[in-house]
Amino acid sequence: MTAERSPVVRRVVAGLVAAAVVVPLVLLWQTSRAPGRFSVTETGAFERGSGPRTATLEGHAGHGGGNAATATSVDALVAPTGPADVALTLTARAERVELAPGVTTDAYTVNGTTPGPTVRAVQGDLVEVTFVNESVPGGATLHWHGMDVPNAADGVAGVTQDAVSVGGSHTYRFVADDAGTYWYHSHQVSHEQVRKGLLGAVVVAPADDAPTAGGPEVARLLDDAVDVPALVHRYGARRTVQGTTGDLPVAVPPGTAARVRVINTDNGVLPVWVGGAGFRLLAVDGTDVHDPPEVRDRAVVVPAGGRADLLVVAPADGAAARVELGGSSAVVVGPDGATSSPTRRPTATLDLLTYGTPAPLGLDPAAPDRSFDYVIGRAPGFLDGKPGMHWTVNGHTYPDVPMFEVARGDVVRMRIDNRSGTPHPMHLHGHHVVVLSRDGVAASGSPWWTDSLEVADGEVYDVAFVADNPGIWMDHCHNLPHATEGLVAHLMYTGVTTPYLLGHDSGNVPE
Ligand SMILES: [Cu+2]
Repeated sequence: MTAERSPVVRRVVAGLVAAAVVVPLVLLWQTSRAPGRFSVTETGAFERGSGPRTATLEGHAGHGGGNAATATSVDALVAPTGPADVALTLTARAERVELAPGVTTDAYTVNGTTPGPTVRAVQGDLVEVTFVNESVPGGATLHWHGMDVPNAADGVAGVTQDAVSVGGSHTYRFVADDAGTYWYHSHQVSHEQVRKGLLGAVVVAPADDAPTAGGPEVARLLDDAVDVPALVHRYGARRTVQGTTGDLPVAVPPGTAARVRVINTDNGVLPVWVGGAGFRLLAVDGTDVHDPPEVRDRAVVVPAGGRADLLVVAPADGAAARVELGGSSAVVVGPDGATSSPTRRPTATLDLLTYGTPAPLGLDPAAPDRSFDYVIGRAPGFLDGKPGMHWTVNGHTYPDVPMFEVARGDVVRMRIDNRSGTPHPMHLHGHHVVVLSRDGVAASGSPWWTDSLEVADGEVYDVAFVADNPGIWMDHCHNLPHATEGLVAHLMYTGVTTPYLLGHDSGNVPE
């Protein structure tokens, strides 16, 4: 009897074991699928951090950002009314462009070129940009990377606006509060639209009376300096500077300086170094470095999305200095016709943790109102129904990634801890963070304010910022395919809501 039943029992047991494996997997698969339409404030895993301010939120409903009576829509977080100082229209198109004689590619252009026109303003200007999508399929937006614009102008499809469909338009208004180097790019299907060139530079000149953080010698050099935007972008395997392959000559007399505004629009780091002269790193991500010393034979590693302004003086002997951009392009600074040859990348790297001299931060990181962890990992599981190894933020996969909740005025500390096996350039919208330490070593140079911070695998950065720009802000990896794979979180101010939706059926795909 027993001998006859045992195969049945074995089959039943095998079936139960299989079910015990399969049923949870099916459930995991099912629950991982993102809804067709959802609000970013409904799916996020709310975190209030630790610190004195978290107590004031007890009893607050969390999801949805507060009750309707006190809620503020992202649409209400706008620039002041009044006439614009700088007004322009930027029109996006899908078209074929010529990268070099006989070399063409499918691209997205802005006003007929890629990169699009450089948007120029003076600190304090009210800027108004009318964005028109003439022919970019699937919709497009403009995000003002590194500019702490009002939330309504942040350009994130599904969070601060709907993607602008073909034939539509959208107006962005913001005050250019901070002088510096920035860029604009689409934040709809950004991993594709940025790669195909829907982008351009932004240069905000200092107000006439603004002091320079560089000291008197730098101020003197800047008086006659030539201003050179150097937006670096790869179209396929071809690296370009301001849309041109090869070297970009900048004609200046010997002894005259150029301010080269390097903008890295690609997904990986861009090493920059100078051959034939020393240089000063004047600014990082739009913020002046305090007392930048002249250095030689050091590479500056610019993270994806980051900017580095280099002050380079043309050599007195009439030769040219070369600002090498990754090794395949250069900005050549010297008299007309001066020759130069490519130089090798120096082995040493300029460390921003120690470069320049300290200055007041304007916040007290020792007494934060709130502290958060941003732990980047990688784990097996399902992401929107797809099995694989997926990025995690504090153990969650997209769209259940953290929604870091703050209140206006909070001094916020965040510990970015990368345990994922891969470097990530982390980009917080709407704010600049100051680096406090790396791997427990305190910053000792100029305040290192950044919006695009390269965090290598195994590194831990402590950063701080003041929550002074209400809204709902992406805080994500700017290696854009990683963002597509879910390496995204958000910073949200208590009481802010959004009427916009994400998801397959919403038409909004910010990454
Ligand atoms: Cu990444």
